[in-house]
Amino acid sequence: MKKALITGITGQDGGHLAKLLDEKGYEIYGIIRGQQNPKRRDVEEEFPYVKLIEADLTDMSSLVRALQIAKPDEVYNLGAISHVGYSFKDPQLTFDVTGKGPLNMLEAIRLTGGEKTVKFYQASTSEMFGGLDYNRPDKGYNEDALFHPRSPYGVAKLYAHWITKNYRESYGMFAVSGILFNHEGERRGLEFVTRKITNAVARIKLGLQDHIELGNLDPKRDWGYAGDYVRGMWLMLQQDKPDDYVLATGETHTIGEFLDLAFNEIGIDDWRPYVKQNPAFMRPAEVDILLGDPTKAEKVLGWKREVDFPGLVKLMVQHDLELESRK
Ligand code: NAP
Ligand code: F7E
Repeated sequence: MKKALITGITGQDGGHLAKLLDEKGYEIYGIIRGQQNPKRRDVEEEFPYVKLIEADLTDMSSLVRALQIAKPDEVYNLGAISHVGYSFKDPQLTFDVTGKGPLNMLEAIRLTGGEKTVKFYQASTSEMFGGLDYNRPDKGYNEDALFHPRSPYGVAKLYAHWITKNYRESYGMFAVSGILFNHEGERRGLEFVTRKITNAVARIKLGLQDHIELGNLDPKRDWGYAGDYVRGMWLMLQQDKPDDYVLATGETHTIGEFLDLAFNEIGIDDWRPYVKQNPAFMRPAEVDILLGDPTKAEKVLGWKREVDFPGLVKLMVQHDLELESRK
């Protein structure tokens, strides 16, 4: 039985990955932070098979302890301050967790003698590209594209990306980065634009609220389904050789298009009367467009996304209608 240690077990991807690894017969350990983490009970209820270990990415000694307890074959580092807007408000904490956290984990793996035995996955991101230097407009960013991060989050992730590569090259570690474009779904946090929209749409339908306040509606994103993307993470760690891969859909859509589909789902053709713009949700620097090219992952890993854009919006709205009508 293989053993996996997941950081970010309380997050969106942590939940999808726990389910996948359980189906594959793994023994699963999850790192949970804080004295009274409010999400602990949810994880214990939904994933009773996950063994929780208290630790924090900013505290290397706690990671050493977690590795000594779990003795994992695979470490999935999904923990991060992951909200781009928030990273402008707390840039230093973002660096400590999102940038230096992965270094702490890599060092902890080395210190516990795992550099030749433990496989390490780093959750890299399309935010490292930043939407500028966009020189492949038809095909999108691939693994060789230029990086130009536009937020403290993107910059921190870029450090983590390069330190992961550096540990692979310096110590021969099986350390890989998945450069994942936006992936969403029923587990997405309510602070991200897709879930904020689908949850508001459900509540508007049920008469629980009458409008939604959003920031910049012009950006375009390559939105996929998180359940498809965690399969890609796992595949990256099953290869003979460590390498980095882009996971994306190869399509990009505006927030307006997301709103069209989400409101159509509840029978509303024109969302404009229900959406107000609020500058509080705008960012000091924006990533205008993201489009990914997953050709390498498709060829080498045999990865393919299964949920398309309309299917993603539909599943999120339907989930939120059910959730909100139960409250
Ligand atoms: P998420 O839902 O925001 O989850 C973030 C997780 O990080 C939470 O479990 C959180 O725990 C944990 N965390 C925060 N600070 C921590 C600390 N100091 N020590 C240990 N854990 C800490 O993120 P996600 O959407 O699942 O994304 C997973 C990873 O992929 C993240 O690294 C994200 O940056 C990256 N990524 C995401 C996407 C996407 O579209 N979803 C795309 C590319 C890359 P608490 O519950 O205790 O706060
Ligand atoms: O914003 C705009 C916002 O916060 C998407 C993270 O998982 O994916 C995610 O980062 C777009 C941006 O995701 C609101 O300005 C408008 O242009 O849903 P988001 P993100 O910034 O793309 C990447 C790949 C990650 O790695 C990150 O961890 O939507 N937008 N109005 C808004 N965004 C939010 N959150 N809220 C609004 O009201």
